[in-house]
Amino acid sequence: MERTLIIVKPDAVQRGLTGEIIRRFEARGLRIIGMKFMQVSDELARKHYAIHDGKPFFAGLVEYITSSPVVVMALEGTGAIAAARNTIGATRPGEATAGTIRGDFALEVGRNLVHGSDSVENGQIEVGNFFDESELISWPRNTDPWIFEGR
Ligand code: DAT
Ligand code: MG
Repeated sequence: MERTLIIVKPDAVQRGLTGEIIRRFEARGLRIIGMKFMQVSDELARKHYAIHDGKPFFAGLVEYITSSPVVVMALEGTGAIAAARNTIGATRPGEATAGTIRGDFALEVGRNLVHGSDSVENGQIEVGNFFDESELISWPRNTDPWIFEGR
């Protein structure tokens, strides 16, 4: 089962979109295995966005993600990485399709509301960066057989 790290970013929390964003991932069928409200430290932000270190927008990106609290979620599901990214929409909200989170609620790349892991490997790494193993709960959801065929 794939895992993805979702971050409801500071702009989304400040704008009162936390519930709407969680609702969309829940409705998609992804199973929540971890969730918490937190302030991202400078150190964790730099680790999370290490791949973008050196790019012109890196400093602004770290400042943004650490500026105000976020909600982080670890989600599990078949094809969770692609499913979550499709629910989120294109990185640049101007290019995001209507019906996606960014396409419905955002306008600018530097205020694009939500993060989702971009590969199976990064999903595992990012969930590990934000959650202790003891904070993750593997639980049988009563609706699983109606969402995951053969389970
Ligand atoms: P995504 O968040 O869709 O995975 P990404 O990993 O390429 O996108 O970049 C991480 C974040 O960095 C993105 O959500 C917003 C910011 N960002 C990316 N490219 C940018 C750019 N050209 N100018 C400003 N911010 C950018
Ligand atoms: Mg990314």
